[in-house]
Amino acid sequence: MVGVAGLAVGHATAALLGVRRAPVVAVTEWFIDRTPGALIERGISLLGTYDKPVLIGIVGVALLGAFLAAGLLARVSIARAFWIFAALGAIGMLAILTGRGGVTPSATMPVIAGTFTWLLGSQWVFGALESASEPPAARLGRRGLLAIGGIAVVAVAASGVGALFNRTRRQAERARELLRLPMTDPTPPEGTSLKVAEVAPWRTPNDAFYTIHTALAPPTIDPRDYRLRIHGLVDRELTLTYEDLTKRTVAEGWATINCVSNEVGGDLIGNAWWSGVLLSELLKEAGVQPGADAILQTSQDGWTCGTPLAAVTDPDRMALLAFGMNGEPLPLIHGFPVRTIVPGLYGFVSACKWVVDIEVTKFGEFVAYWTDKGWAEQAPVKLSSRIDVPRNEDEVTAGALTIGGSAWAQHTGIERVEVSLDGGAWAAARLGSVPNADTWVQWAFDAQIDPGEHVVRVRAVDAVGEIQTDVVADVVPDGATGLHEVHFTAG
Ligand SMILES: Nc1nc2c(c(=O)[nH]1)N[C@H]1C(S)=C(S)[C@@H](COP(=O)(O)O)O[C@H]1N2
Ligand SMILES: [Mo]
Repeated sequence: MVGVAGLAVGHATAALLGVRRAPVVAVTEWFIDRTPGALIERGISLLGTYDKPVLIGIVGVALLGAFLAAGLLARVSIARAFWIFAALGAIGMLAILTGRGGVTPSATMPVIAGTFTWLLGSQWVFGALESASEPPAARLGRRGLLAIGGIAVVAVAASGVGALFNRTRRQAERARELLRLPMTDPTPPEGTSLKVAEVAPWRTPNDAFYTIHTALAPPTIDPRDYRLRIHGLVDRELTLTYEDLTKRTVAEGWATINCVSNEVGGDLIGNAWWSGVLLSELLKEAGVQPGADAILQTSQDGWTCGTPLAAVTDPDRMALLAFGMNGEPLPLIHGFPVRTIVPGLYGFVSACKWVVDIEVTKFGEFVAYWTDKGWAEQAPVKLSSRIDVPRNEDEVTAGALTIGGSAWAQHTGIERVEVSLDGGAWAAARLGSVPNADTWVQWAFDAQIDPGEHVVRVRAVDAVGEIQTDVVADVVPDGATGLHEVHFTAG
């Protein structure tokens, strides 16, 4: 009881003060940041998007275990139970002080308030228990019941306050809804969709777009408070507000982004219409100094990535500080209010969400978040293709069957997609049209299928003639390779 009350007070304090790293969030993120990359990788591939709830669940169970232990220990010695709460408080404080993001007095308040509740509460309850008279059956006594009741009220009230005052999130949501941004919302160009049922739509709707981030609680930034600082090896440091950004010349375009953790055939990829400001223009204004070869991007939640300067200043590449996604202000989980999009690079080296700081620097002078965990320093997207229909183990009707999916080689472009049925020769598939080389392309292949078991494989050829390799490579350190293969039965 005391444990839960302390937790609730801690989290209510976080909500009241608008601190993103509430105690449990801070501790769990602290563990994520110290877990070896390969283990995280296995976690993501095993649990998919359930990784975060499962993690929080583990921390929750551990906490409940500790509370229970404190309760049992208190029968032997109240002092020892006290120590458990003090130790939990210390862990929380350590996570805040040495974890992600800056340490401000308000960042430490939730842990302090929670720990205080634990210590005070346990003294109150355990003290009451101790002073209650025998026999054991009646040990709780009136004071004990009162104390427990009091703690319960505190817990309920605290969580109520927490829910009511989760004001930063609500504020950000409301501010987002009120925004009217200078952007367009075109329908996908004619011919991009081959209209094969069950193939992922060429334009990925925002609510179906894959989501990857290390933040347990995504940042909730009010656009009025947003600042982007551009500094480092520049002639003039820039600090831009959200208004500064959205008032500039808007650049827009279609681009596909994907995650380095996407397995062959996986779905950590999406295509959208992005609206924002060209990064190259801002960098020109800041005046990049000679010797720089990278930008180090930092998000509001302390995540970092390093991006080649050559890619973000490339006049032929739409490297954007994006504020719009498919004609809407960026959704909160996709980086509201501002994120980066660089066609042709995996997300972990380019697509910084909630970006607040861009330092013009050199690759030799920093190690970004995932590079520190064993991923590559630089990671251009690899040529790849995927079969969406049929799915593995599908049963289809023998006869005419249209096989279909997508292929991508952002910023290079796809020249050809080929299909091999039951180990036969590679045959060209039909291709959808694309507005530029930065998006994925749909493909379809009309086949005649005999009854029985079948296997279909796909490979793509990019615009410079490279054929997608069948050599299998793991997602670590710089993206998976191999050919997607689907087994199905016709009857
Ligand atoms: N702040 C922040 N930005 C981030 C990440 C992150 O963990 N934190 N993950 C990156 C990775 S690995 C990918 S693949 C893309 C995913 O963007 P999405 O969630 O909008 O699809 O965001 C990138 N930007
Ligand atoms: Mo990623």
